[in-house]
Amino acid sequence: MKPKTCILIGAPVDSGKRRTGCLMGPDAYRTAGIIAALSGLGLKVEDMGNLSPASFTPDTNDGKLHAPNETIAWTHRLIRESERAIGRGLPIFMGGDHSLSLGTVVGVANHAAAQGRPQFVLWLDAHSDFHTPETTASGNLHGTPLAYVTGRSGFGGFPRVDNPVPEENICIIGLRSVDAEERAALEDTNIGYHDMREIDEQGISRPLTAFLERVEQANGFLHVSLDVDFLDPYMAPGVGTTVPGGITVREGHLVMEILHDYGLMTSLDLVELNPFLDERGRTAQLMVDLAASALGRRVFDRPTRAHM
Ligand code: B3U
Ligand code: MN
Ligand code: MN
Repeated sequence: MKPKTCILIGAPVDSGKRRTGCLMGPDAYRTAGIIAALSGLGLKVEDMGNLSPASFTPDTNDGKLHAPNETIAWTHRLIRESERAIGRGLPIFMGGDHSLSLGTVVGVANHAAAQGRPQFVLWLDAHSDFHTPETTASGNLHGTPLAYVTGRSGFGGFPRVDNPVPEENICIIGLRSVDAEERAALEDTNIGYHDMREIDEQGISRPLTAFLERVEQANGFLHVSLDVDFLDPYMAPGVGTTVPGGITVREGHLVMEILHDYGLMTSLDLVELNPFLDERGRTAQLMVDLAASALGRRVFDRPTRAHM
C-alpha cells in the first residue's frame, strides 16, 4: 500500500489575540522533531514551510476587534492552501493561534462539499471558541472560529463561508472556560459539547467514540483541531490561555490513539502553542508526541481496542 502523505503547513498566525508568540509555533514543532516522528511511522512527510497572509492594510487597533485585517488576510490564505493540500494528503496545520481555523476548516469543508461528502469537526479545547465579532468581549478572534465555520452572522468583511459545517457534525471536548454569551448560543445549537465534569465522570473515550461512529456512518471527512489548552497547563505550560483542570497526558494520548484506530481523520490543526512561554520545549514535544499517536505511534502494534 502506498504510504499516506502528511503535508506539514506552517501557519504562524499571531493576530488572533494580543499576547504574541504563537508565530514561533511551526518552527518549535520542527525543532521538537515532528518530521522524524511522522516519517518514523512509515508516513511520507512533505514540509511546505511557513505561509504568510494575503496582503492587507495594517490594523490600527482602534476598534473593539484586535487585528481584524491581518486575521482576515490569513483566513483568505489558509482557505486556499487547505483546499489545495487536502486533495493531496493529510494536511497538518502547525499554528499559530486558533484564528487559523477560520481558514483551515472552511477550506477543508469546501473540499468535502466538492466530493459530495459531509465535513465533521472535532474541537479539542478548554474553550468553545463560539463568539462572533459582535459578542466577543476580548476582541480576540481566536475565540470565534467555531461560530464562523458554522455560518453564524456577524463576520462582515471575512471571506464568505460557502459550505458551513452543520452544527450536529461538530463535537467539542475539554470545555472548562465558556463565556456567558457563548454558552447561551451553544445551548441553542446542535453542537455536541462535553465539559470536564462529564469527562471526569464518564471518561473521555465515550463522547469521542460516539462521535466517531457517526462520522464513520456518514462517510465524512474529519477535521481535528487540537488547542494546547485542551491539556492541563501543568503538563502543557506553553500557551497563553492556561485553564487549570485540563486533560492529562494519558487522556490526550488515548484520544489520539482512538482517532488512529478509527482511521477517519483527514486534517489536523495544532494550535495555540506559544514557545515563548514554554519550558524547555516540553509543550512542543508533547504536541508532537500527540500528533504521532494520532498517526499510529503506539506501544504495541495491536491496539487493545477496549472501546471498539
Ligand atoms: N472566550 C474568551 C477566552 C478564549 C477563547 N479562546 C481562547 N481564549 N483561547 C475570549 O477571549 O473569547
Ligand atoms: Mn481554541
Ligand atoms: Mn482554548
